[in-house]
Amino acid sequence: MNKRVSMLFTIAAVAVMGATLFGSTYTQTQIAGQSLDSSKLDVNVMDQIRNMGGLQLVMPQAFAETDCGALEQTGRNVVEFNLTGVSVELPIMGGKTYNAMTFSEQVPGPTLRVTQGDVVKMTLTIPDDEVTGHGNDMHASQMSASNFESVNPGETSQYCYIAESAGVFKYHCSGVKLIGMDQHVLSGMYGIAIVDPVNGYKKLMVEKTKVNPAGKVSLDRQFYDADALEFQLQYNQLYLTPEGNYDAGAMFKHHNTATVVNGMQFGYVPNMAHNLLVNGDVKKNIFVAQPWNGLEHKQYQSQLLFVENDQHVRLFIENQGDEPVFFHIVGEILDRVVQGNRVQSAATETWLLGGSQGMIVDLVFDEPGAYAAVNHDYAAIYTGAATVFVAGDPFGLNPVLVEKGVIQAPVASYAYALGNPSDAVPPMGANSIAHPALNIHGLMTDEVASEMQASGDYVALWEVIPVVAEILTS
Ligand SMILES: [Cu+2]
Repeated sequence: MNKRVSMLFTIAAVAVMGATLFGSTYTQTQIAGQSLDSSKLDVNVMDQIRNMGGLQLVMPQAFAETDCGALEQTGRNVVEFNLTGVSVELPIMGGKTYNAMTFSEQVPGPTLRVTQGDVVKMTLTIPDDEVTGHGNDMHASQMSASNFESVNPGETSQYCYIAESAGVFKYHCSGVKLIGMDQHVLSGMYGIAIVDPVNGYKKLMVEKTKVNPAGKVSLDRQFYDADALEFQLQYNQLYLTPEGNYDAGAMFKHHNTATVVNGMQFGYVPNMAHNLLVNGDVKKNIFVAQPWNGLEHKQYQSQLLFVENDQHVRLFIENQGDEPVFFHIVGEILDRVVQGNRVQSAATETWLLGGSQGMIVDLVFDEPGAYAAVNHDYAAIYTGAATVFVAGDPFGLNPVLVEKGVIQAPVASYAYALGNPSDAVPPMGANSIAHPALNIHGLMTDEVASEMQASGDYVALWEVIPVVAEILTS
């Protein structure tokens, strides 16, 4: 095994506007997931807003302080968050591309991670050659996007706020003075801010049972340290014409063309390396749908999410879309659900997230196995919302990997041999357990992927897989 491979393996306010514009029926249909009859919609209202030059702020004094100079002098930690608004072409399942709008050439945009009480200094830059202006609305702030307005091509603008509330919060483009906001967001201009509690996360209690020699069953509570292995999952839909353009008509009818998790349909399912390890053949698929299975997909090639058994896992989840997310993990129970830094539920099977709603799920995978995290809406599952976690060593690969020299000794999860996908892993926080290795993965341009590769912090799996295949078949 050559040195390089060895090294790689050992490192191994907007919703209100919608309701106002379209009446309460709009909100109702969001929850029910039903179609809106767009023929009954007064489309003139959109024209009128456009003719007015967008929705202008008429009472600026009503909004919170956003003066960066003043907030930077408060003695608080200041975190800079720099975004670029760029339109790019990105791939979709089936070999086509679509006209995406992005923050910093990736979908979702970069994740901001701060601690409760920090000052966030958000700067949005729009390049000269960008086709449209863009805005930014961070739900972790308590100011209106209309206060920030929008940024024209060739311009930069910023605002500051104190991240006062802990949790997971959406951020998104607010269009050009709210015009085209639906198009910009549903074409890719969204992301999350994670605001860690100032006192850190709480340890996790998992309630089990035990039986004593007399046959009496009693509770056996198990506690896990606050430190956890973390992932981020953002749910959304694509509404596209056959040419890959945004289809507003389809959006108003809630007729989405794809369900995406972190921007991709079926982005976290097995690939050819997993086929080889489990089935002995790169072409023998081990999962029903493997649309991103070839090396030619590079950063888009699907990957799995690897965790250890009996390990505290923390998931940051956000519903970025127009449809409800019924979050469920096949074969697991969600040990704890936290929203707004308050426990909402424990030992629950499924938790519902409406549009622009986030949560933190804490859980422990008890048994070795492959577990699919889904939006338990059958239409969503079959159009892309199936994400596979693999816990422990369910395929009994440790002896093979050790024998072939891929790893030195048996490992607690395949992440020690194969790493985890970069786009599913948020930046480190105070209670984060570091992943053994991170691979370049996600809906990002080749330029972003190249920069990540040049940084030396990530593994380019498409370069490693052929070497692994050679080792395993030798
Ligand atoms: Cu935009």
